[in-house]
Amino acid sequence: MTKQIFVTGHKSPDTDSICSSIAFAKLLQLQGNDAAAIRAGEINKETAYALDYFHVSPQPLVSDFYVKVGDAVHTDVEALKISASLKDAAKWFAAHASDVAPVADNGQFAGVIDKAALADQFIKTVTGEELATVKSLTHDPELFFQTADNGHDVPAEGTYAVVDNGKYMGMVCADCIAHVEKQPVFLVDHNEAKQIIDGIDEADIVGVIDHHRIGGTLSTSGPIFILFKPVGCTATIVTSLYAQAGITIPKDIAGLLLSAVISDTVLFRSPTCTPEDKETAQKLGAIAGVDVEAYGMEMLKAGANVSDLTPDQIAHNDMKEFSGGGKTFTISQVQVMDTTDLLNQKTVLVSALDKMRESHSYDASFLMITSIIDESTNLIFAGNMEDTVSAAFGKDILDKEVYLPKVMSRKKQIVPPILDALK
Ligand SMILES: [Mn+2]
Repeated sequence: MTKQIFVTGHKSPDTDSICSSIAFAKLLQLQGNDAAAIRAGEINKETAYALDYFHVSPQPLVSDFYVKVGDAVHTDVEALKISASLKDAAKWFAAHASDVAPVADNGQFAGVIDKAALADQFIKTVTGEELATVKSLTHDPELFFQTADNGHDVPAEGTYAVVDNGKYMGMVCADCIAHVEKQPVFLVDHNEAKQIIDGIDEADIVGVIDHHRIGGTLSTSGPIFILFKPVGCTATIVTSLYAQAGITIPKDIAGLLLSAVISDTVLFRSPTCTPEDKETAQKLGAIAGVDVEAYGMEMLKAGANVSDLTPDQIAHNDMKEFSGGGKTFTISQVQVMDTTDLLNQKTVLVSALDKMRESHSYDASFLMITSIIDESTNLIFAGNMEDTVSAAFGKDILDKEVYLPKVMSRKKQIVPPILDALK
């Protein structure tokens, strides 16, 4: 493998996805691998606080893994000059297995000439008719590609000119696309297809470290590294991998891993939190040189401030997509110190959820409004899933809302009962 390994968390990344991918990419680097963290979406406020606190820059955003025409273009295929002779053109076709030849004028793409049209000129040399020139035979191609185009749009047959800003770059074919070395991708903090960056089928999953349910859709072409553990946070698992490798955790990385544990366990309040998460956090806090409780509360507060978010942004906050029982639904979550303000805007939030639900044809879109202080959740939703929600939580649904005391975890307390009720 010669390509750099990308380490990524899920779409709508949370602090665990951002920080565990940075920390695990760092571990791979410290072990001599060529690896880099990437991210699948925008950084939320809580994560921004953590990155800023420990002076770490966010990793680059990657929106999809589709092979691009620019990755596969054969740049060694020279274009014919517009001033070239018919003999030059004949030589070009003799040297290349293509029915069209690209023509360039000072490096700028001028069009193509067809092998058949050139052959006609040789018939004319026999009949004595006047010959055309390369310039006069040059015409716009039926199809050509830009370097940024997706490789899977290149037809199975034929070769095509590739252009970048008008400049001729080379030729491409479907076979060229198929031979591009796949991007190795290491997934952390997720494994369900709907949460993975688009185009993963054109990349190569080389490993998964996660603490979620196995979503069932993961399949790989070869054997891969897999580490799943039912702990509160992927960062807890990543921390254990540093210990296993005998590598000291750098101070800033310890700070990020600590932030992830605090975030996922809501400062150890979530029922997903295990003794291992707590021990790990204390150990990380010592390396990072911060007071875990005090830092944790400040970080959670930074993320809990939703006063400047629009209803649309709140409806999309930390959104994850799920499928089960023939239904597809999303669950977003906001964690706040006080739910009053959000519950006062419930009508607006439900219509924002409904807009999102309708535009993606989801069966339902949920929003968990979770109180860090009360350790409870008001679950509101759009879509006709009253019966499912009622069966899931054994409660009556009042006006698209159900109050769930002692519920903070989407993964442990919301997703399983809903999926069970859909069975
Ligand atoms: Mn996580």
